[in-house]
Amino acid sequence: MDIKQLITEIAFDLGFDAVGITVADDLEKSNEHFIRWREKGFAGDMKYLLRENPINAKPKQILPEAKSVISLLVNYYTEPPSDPGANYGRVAAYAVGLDYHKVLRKKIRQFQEKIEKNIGKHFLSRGFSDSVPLLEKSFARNSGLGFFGKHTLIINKPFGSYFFICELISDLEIETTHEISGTCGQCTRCKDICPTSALDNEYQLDARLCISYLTIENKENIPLELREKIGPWVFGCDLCQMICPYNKEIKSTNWEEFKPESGASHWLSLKEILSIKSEKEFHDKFCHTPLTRPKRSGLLRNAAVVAGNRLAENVLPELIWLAENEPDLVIREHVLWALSKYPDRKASQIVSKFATRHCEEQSDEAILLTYSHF
Ligand code: B12
Ligand code: SF4
Ligand code: SF4
Repeated sequence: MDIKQLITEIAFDLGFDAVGITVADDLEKSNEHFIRWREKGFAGDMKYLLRENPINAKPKQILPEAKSVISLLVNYYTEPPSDPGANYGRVAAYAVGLDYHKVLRKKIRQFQEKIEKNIGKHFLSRGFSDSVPLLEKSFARNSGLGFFGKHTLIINKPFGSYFFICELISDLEIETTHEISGTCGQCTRCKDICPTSALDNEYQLDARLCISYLTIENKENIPLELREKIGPWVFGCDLCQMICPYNKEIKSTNWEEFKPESGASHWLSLKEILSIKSEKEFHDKFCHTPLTRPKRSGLLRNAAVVAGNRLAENVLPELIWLAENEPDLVIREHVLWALSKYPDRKASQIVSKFATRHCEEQSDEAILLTYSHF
């Protein structure tokens, strides 16, 4: 059996949903796109994308002996249950199960070990998913796993776009896979539905406007003008994928690890989140899931915004407690904002009581203005 066929069989045996191979050469054109993208400021505050000499398009900087990149597709899709109501916040589908970084790191190691065992020799390799600054989508496209959609994600038939990309960079010389052709045609549904207009016509996303960035990567206050647009999304956002015709009639994942029963699930109780009092309590609750990324501060901030957007009835005691007692300025600011949305008299009394103290500790002009009338 040739090595490409062997690798494909091992990948499917381990549960990967598709596999493709490309050469480990620098991606000059993609690198130009990437540099232009970040020069526009679209990378926001994501430090790992702002390094001076980016390695994103250069696999040999990760493994100097690299000859090939094996890209692997992992379907994570599960159908979300219907909206349980205003007291809940929505989690993006990729995050409803266990932490994919950990699950996939282990799987890729098994993949590498199995290849070594079968070919009977050691080879040099590095494997990961979403944990190094590499243009994973461009390598996946070149490996034949799919094509770029206007929402900037890779689309595959029959998996749509709800999948993780992993790769094994190695010094193995392997026959490459053909690229898949595919296009969005005249469709612009993802761009039209995006509540914050984060997508442009050039296959680019301004991360600073994307709800996924605002709720996960951003560690600061969410800009006031974007808060209402976040709607029910407490962690991530799937709107541009939900509307995409390529995501109709796709299969749910076979990976137990990514099913909602294994992790936080599609809907979080806002009351439960807003009751978390310490970093330890937060860690104990979410440590096996991707929800730890924004830390307690970020997740409570998001839950407050969603509570304000949905006027969640059962969280007023938690919001009031946080307004009075929470030392984290980011959480307290979003809690006051949420309370200011409630028509309830008690809520606006609390805002006016704490707005002055809060403004004394704040330097953000827009925020000072918001509370000046309380
Ligand atoms: C930073 C990042 C984000 C940022 C910025 C996203 C972005 N689109 O740039 C934020 C936090 C917003 C984000 C959100 C999400 N992310 Co993210 N993210 C990343 C990360 C770490 C880097 C991406 C990156 O380098 N962006 C910089 C831009 C410039 O690079 P690019 O998008 O590849 O841009 C290329 C194209 O624009 C292309 N190009 C340029 N011009 C043109 C013109 C044409 C015609 C064409 C065809 C192409 C093209 O060239 C560029 C260079 O390669 C990757 C993991 C990784 N290491 O790659 C995951 C990754 C992209 N994310 C992923 C996921 C799942 C998500 C979310 C769905 C999570 C969620 N539900 O909340 C959302 C989706 C939002 C969206 N619509 O993209 C998956 C995507 C899998 C897939 N099917 O494509 C990845 C690959 C992680 C993984 N290993 O599985 N993410
Ligand atoms: S994930 Fe949400 S906010 Fe980000 S581009 Fe897609 S629709 Fe817009
Ligand atoms: S919604 Fe339409 S434009 Fe957007 S990625 Fe899907 S097919 Fe392309």
